[in-house]
Amino acid sequence: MSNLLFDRLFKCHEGETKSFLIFADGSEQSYDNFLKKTARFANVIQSLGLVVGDRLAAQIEKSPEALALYAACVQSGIIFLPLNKAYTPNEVSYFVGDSGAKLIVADENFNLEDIAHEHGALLESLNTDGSGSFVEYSQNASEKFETVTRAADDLVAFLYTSGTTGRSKGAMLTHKNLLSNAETLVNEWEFDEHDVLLHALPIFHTHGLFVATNTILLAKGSMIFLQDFSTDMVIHSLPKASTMMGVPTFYTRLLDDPRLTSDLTSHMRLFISGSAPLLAETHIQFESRTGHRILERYGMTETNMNTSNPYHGERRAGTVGRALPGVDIKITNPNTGKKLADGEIGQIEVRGPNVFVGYWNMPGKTREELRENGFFITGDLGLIDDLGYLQIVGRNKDLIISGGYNIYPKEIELLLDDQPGILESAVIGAPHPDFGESVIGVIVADGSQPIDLDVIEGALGKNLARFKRPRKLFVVDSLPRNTMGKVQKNMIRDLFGSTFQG
Ligand code: MCA
Ligand code: AMP
Repeated sequence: MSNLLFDRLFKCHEGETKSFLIFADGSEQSYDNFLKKTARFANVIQSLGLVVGDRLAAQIEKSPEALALYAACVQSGIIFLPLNKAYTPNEVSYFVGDSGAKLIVADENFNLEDIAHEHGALLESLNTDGSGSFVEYSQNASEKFETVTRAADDLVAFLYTSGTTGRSKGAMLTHKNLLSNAETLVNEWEFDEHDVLLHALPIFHTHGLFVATNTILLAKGSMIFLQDFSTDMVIHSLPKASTMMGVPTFYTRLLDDPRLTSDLTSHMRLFISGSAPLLAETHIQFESRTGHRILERYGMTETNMNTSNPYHGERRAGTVGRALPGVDIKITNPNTGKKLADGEIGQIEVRGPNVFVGYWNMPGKTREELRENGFFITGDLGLIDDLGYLQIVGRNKDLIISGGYNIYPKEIELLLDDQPGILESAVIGAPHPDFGESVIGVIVADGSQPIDLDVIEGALGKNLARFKRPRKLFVVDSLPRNTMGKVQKNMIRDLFGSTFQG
């Protein structure tokens, strides 16, 4: 009986007394203890009536229990659906309804009782302090669990990614997707059992869960497991770590602190950046302060990691490196789909064992973005340079990336357009020194009543996670359009992007 991902990432650690997790207060959790907790959680999941292929939605704080819940889903053949803790109940309702999740495991503070009731899902609690009904059941559960058989093409997780239509899509990921990527990253970035990864990312996205955690599990290393990114905590922990993965905001915040020096980072062998563009300027400044050249890589929820700058060899600032082994990258003409020559700008397409198998319940969307020949149309625009490195030069999709979180303007525009007194709206990303981009909205009144910004803010607050909400709303007479009637977001960005300082 085998379970591809569980056997390779988790089972191999049974009886291992080495530390898997190291916490801010210096306490540690061994691999063996982690696996015992995982088995107890898997027993609870099974006793609640979930069967292979059912979905479990989790909206919980970052904790060892949250990781064990992921591992328990893998062990019991349940599809894991992690959700950003910033999502409002209204957002969670969509994910639970769309996925048909049978069980929600959530922090009590998130008040999901009505959502669970509405969708006929079970709700159990798992709180930051380790309390909650789910944990209570697990205390009496066995530390042994018969691992459920799962093969390469079986589904293991759904990660929701917003869409340009405003409707989030559940990217279906398989055991092969996750394992092949972890294997590639361990090899390419030379992770081994001596590595201690400084983990300050959230664990409800690909970056913190699959790229960081799976890589360490496979390499049999350890993680300094911080609750979230705090400059103080990261600076305090760096001397005990060997590697760190982060979004560009981590690096700009560290650069703002005079304690970041080559001495502080002398124990480190590798800094990795991804999820959003790392400015060449940040790359250069980081090297001159620490002597380390940040390794930038490129990935997506649907594809895991696609390209990486080399561990050995030139790490080119402003590029995301070459295709990872086993991954094909091509640049195509967005209109014809024909391959373009190196140096020409076009849409980036990706194929490989890392690429997901489709969007849950959305065969039409899947066909639009995932070609029959296996290439996935990323929506990013780029070119291959003279050394074969990929440069991302823009996006063919209307997307804002703020502090590494993706925000789709359409979702916000649809809500704004529904508010009293608003005729239409446009949402754009304005340059932001900390988050890279920040959300601002431009609205046009329909003249029926005065626009009440407080009412609008209230409605947005009910329906949108804080990080998606516009930092500023501007009221204008009309939106700039081209002769085809299409809203010119570039013009709005020029007009309002630079005036916004928040
Ligand atoms: C928090 N806030 C944000 C963001 N984060 N606003 C815009 N963008 C953000 N990313 C808001 C909060 O709502 C709050 O608003 C205020 O900022 C301060 O909140 P706080 O929690 O203190 O913020 P922080 O701790 O400073 O967090 C910033 C952060 C964090 C460290 C950059 O957002 C982060 O860890 N981002 C990483 C995201 C990530 O892992 N992405 C990977 C996606 P207010 O004060 O008004 O209430 S996976 C992916 O993209 C692909 C696969 C890939 O390639 O990796
Ligand atoms: P997500 O949907 O959260 O998985 O985000 C994927 C998107 O993040 C990609 O399509 C890119 O637009 C962006 N992205 C990820 N890594 C990088 C990077 N290193 N440089 C620029 N953009 C990136």
